[in-house]
This record gives sequence, C-alpha cells and structure tokens, in this order.
Amino acid sequence: MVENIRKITKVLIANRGEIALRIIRTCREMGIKTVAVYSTADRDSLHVRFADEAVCIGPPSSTESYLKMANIMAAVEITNADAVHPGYGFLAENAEFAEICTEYGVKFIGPTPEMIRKMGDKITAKDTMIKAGVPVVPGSEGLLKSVKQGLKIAEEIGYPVILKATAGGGGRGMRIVWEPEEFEDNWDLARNEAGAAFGNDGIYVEKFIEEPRHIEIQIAGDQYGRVCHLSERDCSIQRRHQKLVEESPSPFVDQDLRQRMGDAAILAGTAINYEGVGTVEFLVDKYKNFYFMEMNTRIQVEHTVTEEVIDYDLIKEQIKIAQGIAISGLNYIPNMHAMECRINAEDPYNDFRPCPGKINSFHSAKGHGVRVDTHVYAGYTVSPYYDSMIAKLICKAQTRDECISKMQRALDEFIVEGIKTTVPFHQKLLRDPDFRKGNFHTGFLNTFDMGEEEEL
Ligand code: MV4
Repeated sequence: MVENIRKITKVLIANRGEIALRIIRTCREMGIKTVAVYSTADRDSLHVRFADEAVCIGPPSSTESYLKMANIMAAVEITNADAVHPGYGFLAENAEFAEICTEYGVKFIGPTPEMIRKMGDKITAKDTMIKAGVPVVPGSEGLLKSVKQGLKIAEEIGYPVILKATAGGGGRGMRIVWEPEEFEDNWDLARNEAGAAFGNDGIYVEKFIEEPRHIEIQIAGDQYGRVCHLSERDCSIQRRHQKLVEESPSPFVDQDLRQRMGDAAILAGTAINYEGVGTVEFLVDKYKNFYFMEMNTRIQVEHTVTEEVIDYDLIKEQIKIAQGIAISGLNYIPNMHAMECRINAEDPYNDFRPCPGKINSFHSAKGHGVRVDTHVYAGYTVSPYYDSMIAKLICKAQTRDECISKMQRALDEFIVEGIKTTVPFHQKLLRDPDFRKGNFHTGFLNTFDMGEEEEL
C-alpha cells in the first residue's frame, strides 16, 4: 500500500471551550499552526489566547457564530488554514459543512460527508449494519408506512416496543409503548414531535430493551480501508441523555464480550469504509446480548477515558488520518482503569439546573493519575449561551477500586467557588454501593437520590 500524504500546516478549530484547547495542544505538539474562532461572549477564553491566531465570528448566540458556516469559512479564507477541526457538537456531524470544507479545498478533519449522512439517518445506519452483519435490535425494516404496519410488527416482536425518529439520535424523538392500546396515540405523538423537531417525521419501531447498559467502542479507520478498535467505554451513568460519568474498561465487559463487540465495531466501520476516529454505540442487555444503536462520526467528550487507559492521543490520530497516514491496524485492550467525571455548572440539588456566572476561585485537582481538561480559571464567567460543562476530571489507576479512590480524593480537592457544580453529585455517586460494585444500567440515575444540600 502506498500512502498518499497531504501535510496539514494550519488548523482552524471550529469550536470553543475545553475541546478547542484540547485540539490546540495536540496541534502545537505536532508543529501545526492553529486558528481559533470565537463569539463575542468568548473574547476572554483560553482557546483564543492559546491559538496562534484568532478570528471573531459573531455574537454570543451559537446560531450566529459557532454554527454559522459562512462566518467560519470566511475565517478559513482570511487565515489560509488548510484544515478544519470541528470538535464535538456544533458542526461536527453536519455533512453540508464537511462538503463545503471540501469544496473550499480545506481538509475537514473527520469522515466524508457521505459517511456522516449515512450514520446521521438512523434507519439508513441500521440498515447498513444489518447488511454488514452487525447485531441490531429486532424491529421494523426501514420506515413504518402506517399505524397498522407498526401494530403488526409490534405484535410480532412483542411489547414493550420503542418508536424512534429516523432523524433523531442521542435520545431525541423516542417513545416507549407498553401495550397495543397505547400504540396509536404514541405513533401520532412521535410523528408530530419528529416532524416539528427535525423536519422529518419518519418513524421506526424496535423491541424495547429494558435496563440496558450503554457501552460504546472507539474505532479508528484510515483512508486505505483499515479499521481497528480501541476498546470500550461504559457510559451508562446518564441523566436525560446527558452523560455524567464514563469509564473504561466497563465493569460489565469480560474478555469474550470485548472481543465480540470489538469485532462488531470493526465490521461496522469497515462496512462504510470509515475514515477518522468514531464511536459505535451499543445497547447491552443483562444477558450480555449487544445491539448496534448509533454511530458517532466525531471525537466525543469522553475520548479522554480511552486516551488514558490505552495511552494514546486520539486527536493526533485524527490529524494523522486526515493527512493520509495509515493506522497500525492493531486493536487495543486496556490494562489500566480510567474514569471521567463531568464537572458541570449545574445545581445537582435543584434538578441539575444550569448555574452560569462568575467563578470566584478555582483550584483544580492535581497529582499522580489525575488529568483535568478545562477552559475555565478563577475570574472566568460561565456563559448561559453554551453547554454547562466546565471541566472534565479524569483519573486512572491500576484497578477500578483504586481509580474510584483516586477520583474521590481528586473531587475532594477540586474547588470551584461562585457557581454551583456537579462535584457533590459525583461525590455521592462514588459512595453508592451499587455503583461501586459496577451494578448499574442507563436507568440508574432515575432512582438516585441526591438528598438535601448540607448547610455550612
Ligand atoms: C433504546 C433503548 C431501549 N431499547 N432502544 C437512547 C439514546 C439513543 N441513542 C437510543 N436510546 C435508547 N434506545 C431500544 N430498542 C433505550 C435507550 C435509552 C438509553 C440508551 C443509552 C443511554 C441512555 C438511555 C436512556 C434512556 C433510553
């Protein structure tokens, strides 16, 4: 195989916050120049300070700045960047944006528009996986054409079933149906919700898997058709589809399951000739059956857990793949344990209500086996315009128990004053006996009680 290498010399980062900083760091290490873009709300952000150049792309509202393709392409033009890194969120899974980059002759650091489009439409993704031989949840083949057809399929696969929007994802546009009498009402609701939210009211039906774990496999594929996996992350600790804690390895995954899920994830990536780093999400039931759920065609928030546990820079891998460098093709299995706690500017005692505002004092956790990815500092004001994550606290140790102990120590020394954060939630979670035993599923936080806030 002959590599067709096209060197990247200047990357524009079409993002903000910790991920923009994360990307700048790797670019510097690789000798690649960086361009930050920022909204007027982010003028004092570290990504603006740490990049070689910075361009203001609009007012605070994301739709007028970080989501505005014309402004970002103008920044590409004036700075002569030869690649764009989209980070996560914003335009990271926008096929049109990837297409525009390509038309401009700049490398979109990520998969092709076709791959993004294929995995963005959930029915097309599922159909692709069935053809590739990846296990999927039993359900309708393609879109439902009528209530009658939906009822018939639900009867065949058995209740409960779940209605999903083909344009949905990440938990948006889903309805659980427990018995046939409820089917038609839920069908109407699902269609209307999907139509209003996505401008696409296509619905499909699946068997509802009860109390599943969310376990995802990190993969990487190069421009030459080679795909490997970088083991799993357990992301079952979520609240309203927002992940709060991720870890690797999963306490539920044994070597046999890891092998089978890894093989399936490689099949999935190979089926679409995947280029870049990506994640294949699976639902895993209590019998260790696993089913393809979605594929994310971007770097994810929780990529750090994999980086720590296999000692591997995933952003560097993305850039190397984008330059046309071949991957080694080796699969990785963790020989450490890593865990990430998302520190959000939210009040865990008040339904996780967002708490933007000024951080008066900030002391990060430090020490052996502790990593903190953050864009905030003492004096920083958390804006109400963007998501509330202010830091990712990642710990690694030889075993899960040691990792939890280290995380507890790190949380105890993590000080943020001026705004409420999710630190107390993590402290409480890490004391929970079921969590400590690895005994949890995606519904775990539905019954988790934060209790009362202690008065000082
Ligand atoms: C499911 C499911 C149960 N059965 N599909 C939620 C996010 C989206 N990616 C798909 N999701 C689910 N799909 C079937 N057939 C349960 C969920 C689900 C879930 C999945 C992962 C993590 C958290 C979750 C919380 C509620 C529901």
